[in-house]
Amino acid sequence: MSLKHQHAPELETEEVVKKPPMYRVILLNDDFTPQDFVVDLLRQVFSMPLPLATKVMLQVHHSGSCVCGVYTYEIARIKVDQVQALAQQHDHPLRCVMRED
Ligand code: TYC
Repeated sequence: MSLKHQHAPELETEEVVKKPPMYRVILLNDDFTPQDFVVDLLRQVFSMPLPLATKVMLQVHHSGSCVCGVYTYEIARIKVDQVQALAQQHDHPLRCVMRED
């Protein structure tokens, strides 16, 4: 085959490998869940260091919601389930949702 009909290898790779859809995991505010509980949860579930967990909690508290991370579907689902399980275990109404990015 002549050279001009061949694809560059990097272009072929781009055509074949599709990026998976990504999902934002969003924490929602409420009037009852204690702030300390939310900070601990953000550290535990999202591996955030204390200063970032505090910042994210305050962002949710003041603006109503905040994105905690962006993941593939399965990982996002696990994070949402972990947040909801922890909230239920402690009888807090904390809510967390996932939305396609
Ligand atoms: N608003 C809550 C309070 O004042 C704190 C809170 C922060 C609750 C973040 C939920 O996702 C949340 N105790």
